[in-house]
Amino acid sequence: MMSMIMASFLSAALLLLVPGILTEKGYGKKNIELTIVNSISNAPNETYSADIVFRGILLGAMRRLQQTNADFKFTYTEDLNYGPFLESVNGVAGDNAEHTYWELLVQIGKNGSVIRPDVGIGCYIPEPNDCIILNFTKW
Ligand code: B12
Repeated sequence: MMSMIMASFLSAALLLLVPGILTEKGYGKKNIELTIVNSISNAPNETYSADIVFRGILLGAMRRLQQTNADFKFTYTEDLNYGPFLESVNGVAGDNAEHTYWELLVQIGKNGSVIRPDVGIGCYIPEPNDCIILNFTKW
């Protein structure tokens, strides 16, 4: 008898919890914006929309965008200590001799301030509505 009461109590608790877990902070895909800026050639900016999963890394969103949109291509190298280093975007590559590189910037929300994350594309976790800016520039 006691175990039957316990079992029905547990299943009732589960029924209450499961929808909560599934909807926790946006289960499923959200959207971020990705803007490509070339501060050296001043070529026109390009903007893409990319899917991001809950707490997913920027690199994941960039890979999915590359798979689904033929206009967006990027390459990266693997750094022993810090992971993926963004090397080129749409055929434009950073160059050590010319001191050029792709800088990662993020505009927080629409019309928000622009920050320069202290991690790269493999560690940065965008929030929905963030606008990721890949800025080709000099160091
Ligand atoms: C110089 C430097 C750069 C230069 C490197 C150019 C060059 N060829 O010298 C430039 C300006 C390109 C750079 C860029 C970035 N950097 Co930097 N950089 C440094 C710094 C000050 C020194 C690195 C160094 O010369 N070490 C000595 C040499 C002998 O060792 P090395 O292993 O060969 O160094 C290489 C790596 O460090 C690599 N590298 C440099 N930065 C980054 C960042 C990432 C994410 C990766 C994968 C590799 C990498 O480039 C170096 C030269 O090849 C360090 C801080 C420090 N004091 O260590 C930060 C540091 C490594 N960078 C950092 C960051 C965050 C970035 C950026 C993501 C910043 C941004 N928001 O755009 C970008 C990378 C964007 C991309 N394209 O992926 C962080 C990494 C932290 C982390 N856990 O991810 C550090 C630790 C500084 C910090 N904020 O704390 N960086």
